[in-house]
Amino acid sequence: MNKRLLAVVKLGGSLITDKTKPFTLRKHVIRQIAEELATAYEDARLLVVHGGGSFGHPVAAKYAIKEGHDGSKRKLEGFSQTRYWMTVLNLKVVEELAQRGLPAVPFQTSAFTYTVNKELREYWIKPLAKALKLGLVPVVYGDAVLDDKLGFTILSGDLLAAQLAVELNANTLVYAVDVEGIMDKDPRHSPNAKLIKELPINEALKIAGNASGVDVTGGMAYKIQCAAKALTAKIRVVIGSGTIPGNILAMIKNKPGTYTTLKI
Ligand code: IP8
Repeated sequence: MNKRLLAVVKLGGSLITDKTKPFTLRKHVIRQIAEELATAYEDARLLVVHGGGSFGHPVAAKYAIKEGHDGSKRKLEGFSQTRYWMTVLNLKVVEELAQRGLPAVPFQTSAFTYTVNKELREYWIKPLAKALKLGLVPVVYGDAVLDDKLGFTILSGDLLAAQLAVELNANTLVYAVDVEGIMDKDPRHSPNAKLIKELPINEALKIAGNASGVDVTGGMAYKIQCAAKALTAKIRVVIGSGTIPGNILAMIKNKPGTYTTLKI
């Protein structure tokens, strides 16, 4: 398959699931996204990463999986359940993509990654790189993973997307979220908040560190920190709406749309 461009597309958990209802997919949203990814696939290679939303997060929080193992059987059950629900979500996402004709394949994150004290230090990239070369669309996700120091922890899809983008020499990293992008004020408190179209990463990091300043909903601050890693590797990074029809395609193809472009 001879497509030059590689886009890593992270679908936020709040975008693809209903955070108010446990284990509930936002089917109409994922269907719309799948249509756009199918169009993008005509001339780009795609790696899809998704978050945990109402499948992964409530279970991971209930058992405090991120903090690691405490030796108890209960914790092991929590790890098992988080892994189970993330697999369920991953299969649902893959199913929707496949139904729109994308050759989507699930890649179980905890089977090819290994963290040390929550930092993603090791991963086996070869199968992913090969799958992309063949024209497959790997679908990976934030997950409960095994950790050298903590026993296990949670690896966020935001970090995974940025690191894989760097490792695979992606051209573009898209964070598709359920807000318009990075706003000049917190939209939860300021109805006149406006989308910032272009933002130097240093300013974005300052904003992210100052929760009272701008939008930090949906883990925006963490996304910005992850984005910085990709930007340093000269990858184009955008954060924008995954719900406005056509916007994910616009973000992938660098066309005008509702999103923030982060700059060095
Ligand atoms: O939603 C975390 O991934 P994220 C996934 O991308 C789990 O932060 C298992 C909570």
